[in-house]
Amino acid sequence: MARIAIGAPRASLSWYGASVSLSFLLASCSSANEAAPGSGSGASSTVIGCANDPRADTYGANMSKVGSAKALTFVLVSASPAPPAINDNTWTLKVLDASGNPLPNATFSAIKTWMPDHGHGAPETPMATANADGTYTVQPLDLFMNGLWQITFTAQAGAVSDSATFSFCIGG
Ligand SMILES: [Cu+2]
Repeated sequence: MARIAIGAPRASLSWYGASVSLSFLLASCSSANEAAPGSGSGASSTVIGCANDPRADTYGANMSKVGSAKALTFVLVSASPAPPAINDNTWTLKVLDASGNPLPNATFSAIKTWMPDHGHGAPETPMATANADGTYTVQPLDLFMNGLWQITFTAQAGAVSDSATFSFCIGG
């Protein structure tokens, strides 16, 4: 046992050199394999999804969208689940005025769910409920199938009205 332990450092040094040259060999080997046709590794790439769809937003907490009228900004404070996923989702939203101040008394004339490639939305109309901290809880967001979903908020605050759309790829 003791003899093995004493000899180990020198052995591992020489093995280090050996493994470096071995990894070079493996690297050139795997490159050759990737270039070879019919390896089968690319079979799943034929599935059409929205993972790389340029219309889709990348979810992040506090992501924001300036409304089309540039009057209100819609902040997706958080999503549950995060990132948005298939079936039931609940979002926490904040609405800001043009100066960036939160608007706790906004009203939502429409919250629309839509799959642009399928021509339909979710069966239930989402509702926004005001919270004490000035945010709004938005539910139900029943994103019930895979694909690109657009969620459009139209809100009023005083004389100002604006709308913005969040787009997410559900299911890849
Ligand atoms: Cu659909």
